[in-house]
Amino acid sequence: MQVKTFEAVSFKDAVKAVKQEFGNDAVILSTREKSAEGRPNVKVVEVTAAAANSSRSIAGASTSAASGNQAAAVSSAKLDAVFERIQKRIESLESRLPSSRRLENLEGSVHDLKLLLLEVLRHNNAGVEQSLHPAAGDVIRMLLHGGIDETLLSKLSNNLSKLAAPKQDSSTSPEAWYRDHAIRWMLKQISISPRWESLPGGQAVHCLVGPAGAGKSTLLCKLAAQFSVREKRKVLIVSYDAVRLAASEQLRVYAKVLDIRFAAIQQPGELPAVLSRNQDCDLVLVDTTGRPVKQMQILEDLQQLKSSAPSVEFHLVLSAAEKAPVLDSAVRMYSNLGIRSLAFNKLDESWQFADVFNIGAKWGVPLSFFGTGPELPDDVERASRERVVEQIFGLSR
Ligand SMILES: Nc1nc2c(ncn2[C@@H]2O[C@H](COP(=O)(O)OP(=O)(O)OP(=O)(O)O)[C@@H](O)[C@H]2O)c(=O)[nH]1
Ligand SMILES: [Mg+2]
Repeated sequence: MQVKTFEAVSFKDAVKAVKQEFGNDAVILSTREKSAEGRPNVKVVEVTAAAANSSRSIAGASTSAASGNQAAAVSSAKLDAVFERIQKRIESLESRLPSSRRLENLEGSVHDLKLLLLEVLRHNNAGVEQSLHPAAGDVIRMLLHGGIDETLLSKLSNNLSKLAAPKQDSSTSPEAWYRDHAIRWMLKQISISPRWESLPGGQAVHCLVGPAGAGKSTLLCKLAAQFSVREKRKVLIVSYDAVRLAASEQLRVYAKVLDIRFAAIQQPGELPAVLSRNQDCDLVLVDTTGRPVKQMQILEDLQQLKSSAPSVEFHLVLSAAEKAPVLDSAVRMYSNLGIRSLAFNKLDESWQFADVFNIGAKWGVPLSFFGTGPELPDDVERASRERVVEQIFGLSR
């Protein structure tokens, strides 16, 4: 499958360029508005599109079987009709907007367009060489509705289209058959972080990092309690907070209640001495704060922490209540540190696992924990692939 990004001054022009390049089989994966390069005041539309196969080579292949050409012609006519509907829809949306804000407000219409484009996806795959069974199309559409990333869906769609169709006499319905394949494919896209086991003769040092308010300190308290009380591990909590002493105090009190060792540091260089003073603790949990400083400064501090104690492993804590672009840029920003796992908090606020899947699959970072509520210490669970996929397919709760 070929994927390419097109830029134009209007959505209509961008769609035209897509059609010219990829022909009628094109699938539009995403659209966004952005500033033109070097001209921040000029807005352009960026469209990312994919062609399942080179439509031109399919259309122009004089060697195709006659029946194949017929099917392609029918498919092409259907696509033309769908594109025409999309164009009409765009025109009607544009005419409803004030002319100066026409492009700015396209975001709200993207959902409508996605639905129409899904039809294109279905028709597109009704071509000769790569056919997508209607039941497989339904699975893709359901996942798109559920918030699964279009690029990942395009890969899944490609995968499903390569499968031989289920046999007519099979006891499994095509719907269940394709859904099961999609579930298996999705399970394979997610990896799970190893358990935070004791290191023979050493200390395992796990440091929680992430945006302010993502729930790092809350998760740290939950984990400290679980490891210390349930697993009888010798835990040390370290609060690394150069700014807010009060934040350290909350952790100190919690550690006292649970009878867990506690230390506060204000400089990264203080960590080695704390670790060596507490060598009998086999699990060290380091809390960091989301501070109102420039992003680079945060990373510099954390890089220094790593240089002073190379055994430290960073885990990025995110709030599932955040929007996908915010989550995405957090992963991008912290990935320079070498992130060992992603922990998602606040899943109780939506039970929306689509972005957990999207971010985990897109960045290839293992998942470690899910925070499922504000209550200490119980609202936490170890991440599992099954949990993510069953929530997305509505198989539980
Ligand atoms: N509903 C819900 N609330 C949560 C969860 N985890 C944390 N919270 C709440 O989110 C708020 C922020 O949590 P903190 O643990 O202080 O967040 P933090 O990442 O340590 O914040 P900073 O230290 O400021 O960077 C608190 O009110 C928590 O009770 C969760 O899984 N579900
Ligand atoms: Mg905190």
